[in-house]
Parts: sequence; C-alpha cells; structure tokens
Amino acid sequence: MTYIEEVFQKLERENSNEKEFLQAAKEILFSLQPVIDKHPEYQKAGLLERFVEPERIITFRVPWVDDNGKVQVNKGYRVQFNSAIGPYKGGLRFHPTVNLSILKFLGLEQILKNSLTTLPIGGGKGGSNFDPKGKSDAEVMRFCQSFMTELCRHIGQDVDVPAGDIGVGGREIGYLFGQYKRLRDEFTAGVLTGKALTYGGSLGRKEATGYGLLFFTKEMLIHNGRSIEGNIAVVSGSGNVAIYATEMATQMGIKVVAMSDSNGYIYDENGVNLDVIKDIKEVKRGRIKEYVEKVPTAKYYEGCKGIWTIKCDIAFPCATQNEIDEESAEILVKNGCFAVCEGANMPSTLEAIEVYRKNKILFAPAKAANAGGVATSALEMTQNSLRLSWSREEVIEKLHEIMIAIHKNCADACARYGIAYDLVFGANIAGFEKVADAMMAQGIV
Ligand code: NDP
Ligand code: 2IT
Repeated sequence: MTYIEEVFQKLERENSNEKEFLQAAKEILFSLQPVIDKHPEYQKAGLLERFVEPERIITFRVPWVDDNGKVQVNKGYRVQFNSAIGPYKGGLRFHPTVNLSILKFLGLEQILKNSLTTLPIGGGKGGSNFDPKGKSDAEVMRFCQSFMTELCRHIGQDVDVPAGDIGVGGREIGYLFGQYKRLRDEFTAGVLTGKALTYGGSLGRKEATGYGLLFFTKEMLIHNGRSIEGNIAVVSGSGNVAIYATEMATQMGIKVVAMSDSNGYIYDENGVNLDVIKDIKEVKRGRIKEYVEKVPTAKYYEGCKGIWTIKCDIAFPCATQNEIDEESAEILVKNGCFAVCEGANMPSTLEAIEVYRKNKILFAPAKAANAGGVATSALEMTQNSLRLSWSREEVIEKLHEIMIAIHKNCADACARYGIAYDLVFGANIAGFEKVADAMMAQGIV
C-alpha cells in the first residue's frame, strides 16, 4: 500500500460519517503522489497525517431569542485547520445544512486555496446551522451577537480572521464586528474581513470572488488558445459570487443566459439583466422567480439541477457543493460546453470531474478559480494593518495580478512534475508545496 493510500484509509476509518470531508481529502491526497515521490522525508515526518487533521475544532452552543420571545438554540463551529503559513483565514457559513463534515471539507480546501493566493494566510472555516432566510434583521443581529460572544475568545487579527460565505454577507459581518468590538473594548479592524467601507472594509472585496473567477477563466482560455468573448454561459446561484461573476462575465463579452437559487432557475435568452437580479437578491432578499415578473420574456423553472441542461459554452457553478453530478456533467458535454469554472467550493462531484477529464473539458477547480475572494480579504487585512485604504483600481489590479499568478503557478507545477496541463493536479500540488515546506521547517507540531 502506498503512503497516500495508508493515510486515506486511516482518514476513512476515523471519519466514516464525513462524506464531504472525505471527498475533498481524496481529491487532494491522490493528486500529491508526484510530490511525495520527490520528498520521501514527508512520510517519516507524518506530514500527510498531520495535514489532514485540523489543528483545533471549536464547537459551541448559540442561544438566542426570536421575535416571538421563543428561545432558539443553534450549533456554532470554527475549524482552525492549518496555521503553517499564517493565521487561520476563511469564511463563516450560516445555512441549515452546516455540519462538521462540510466545514472540514471547506477548511481543508481553504488551506491550499490560501496558499495559492501567494499571501501569508493559513486555513480555517466556521459557521452555524442557523438559517438567516426569513429572519428579521433583529433576529439575525441577536444570533450574530450570541455567536460572536463565544467566537471572540478564539479569533484575532494575528490568530484567526473569519469572513463571509453562504448566508454571511455585509450585514452579518457588521453585527459580528460590532459585538467583537464591544466585548474586547478595542477597534481591531483586521479581525474580520468583508467589512463595510465605513469601518475598515476594502473596495473591491464584494466583487472579488466573482471578478477573480473571470480573470482566472480568461487566463485558462488564453493558455488553451481560446477567446473569452462571445461565449454563452450559465451561472448557478444568485448570491455574492454568482452576481459578480455575471457582472465581470458580461463586461468581458460573455452572454449569461441563466441563474438560479435553491428553489429554481431562470432562463433569459437575451442575457440576464443583472440590475433586476441585484434588486431582487441584494436589495429585497427575494427569490429568483420574481425575475420573470420584471422580464416577462424570460422563463422560470422549478428545481436546481435543470440549469445544467441549458446549452452553454462555459458553466460557472457558483451556488454550493456537489451541484454538478456525473449526469449533469454528461449533459453539459453533450450540449457542447467546453469549460467548467468553479466559483462555488467543490461544486463538481468526483465523478463529474472524471467526465470533464474524459471529454477534455477545460476545468478550473474551485481552490484556484475562486481564490480571489480570500486574496482580497488578505488585501483588506493589509490595509487594516497599514491603517489606510487603497483605491478600487489598485485593489482590482492587485486581484487581477494574483489570479494571473495563480493560473501560472498551477500550470508551472504540472510542467515541473512532467504532468500534462491539468489544473486539479496543478492547484493541489502548487498549494501544497508551500504549506508542506513550512510544516517541515516548523518541526512536529
Ligand atoms: P450567498 O449566500 O451569497 O449565495 C448563495 C447562493 O447559492 C444563493 O443563490 C443560494 O440560493 C444558492 N444556494 C445555497 N445553498 C444551496 C443549495 N444547497 N442548493 C442550491 N442552491 C444553493 O453565498 P456566496 O455567493 O458567498 O457563496 C456561493 C459559493 O461560493 C459557496 O460555495 C461558497 O463557499 C463559495 N465561495 C464564496 C466566497 C465569498 O467570498 N463569498 C469565496 C469563495 C467561494 P438561496 O438564496 O435559495 O439559498
Ligand atoms: O471560500 C472562501 O474562500 C470564502 N468564503 C472567502 C473566505 C475569506 O476569508 O475571505
């Protein structure tokens, strides 16, 4: 049995009920064979066993009172996965499906993603099974205050820096920051990222994941002799990542014809009107089906999976994990789709990725393609430490350079190990090398 097989078997034995975590770990571990072959010393140092085990997991009770005066209790978590190259860094997810398996998969991915950004940030993730949907602002505030009352002992600008993810945007970060400041009696802007501009947020952070996804996609297409302009695209989701991916895609000359939420999807053959989507989603916190009331020529369909049956050149899954399975991947291929670029984390199942490989689909894996969000979070931390703010142009320019560098580092990693251009290998290897090196230098910790 190889070292990697041994490590994965142990992981399966010890975490048999953590399906998503095992899926992410499997993809990563089995990409690393060339690195392990080059560094036999890693086995003696138990490097992979340490790499897949979080440094610390905090779980806690989050009690709060709803608008009817009823006491509610949610589960709160923070997975502090790896601090070899910097303080733990990663988002908070508030969604009813949140559990330890999901947060461990997200945390593990985050380690390599953050390493790829070229910036000094370790990997972490957290969240709660709290569902912000349908809650009043006052309820969301009371929940966030209770969540932070426990979390505040475990985070800090040089310790662990949370941000947003599904269900956590500017509103939630504001409430969390307010409570942190109150409990600590200090204004430390760098303890959270994704803040509003008035209290230490960075211009461009809101747009960063979606814009970065398109900058990365453009690099991948250029590398493969394709042009970005003139393509038809499908974007799943209609949250932060989906909206700004659509915005930059449209600016680059792509026509986005479909978007979705967890209830269904809209198809607009003229190209989606993003102002309408922003009004429904960002301003009114409504449902995507309201789009057809404003744009009667568009169509609404119930269910999420059908969005992948729409004919497109490029698919941008920007909603959630495992949204493209083998069947959907095959339909995309059959309809002539030539590229899949992941804005969400792990939106493609392992079987879907095999379909892409077999059919030579250009595939931009999440940890490389959506790293622009956390990269810009790190730029926000830098501005907070310097006590200044960069212009929007400066931030977007830095983001653009980072996405170009990530693509190049992934492609170069393949070349260095004699592997054909495959960004799954490239991203896992390039991300891992830096973390592994730092872990080796720091001894058995
Ligand atoms: P948002 O909460 O802003 O939006 C999430 C979108 O995905 C909504 O349209 C939501 O629909 C849909 N969605 C959520 N869960 C499901 C589900 N189980 N099935 C179908 N649709 C679902 O989150 P973000 O846009 O921030 O995050 C989207 C993805 O991008 C996630 O995978 C996240 O981890 C990843 N990501 C986010 C980054 C960021 O900076 N925000 C950075 C990098 C990656 P509905 O409104 O119906 O729930
Ligand atoms: O998945 C992700 O990279 C994020 N949700 C962003 C994390 C961050 O710290 O900005």
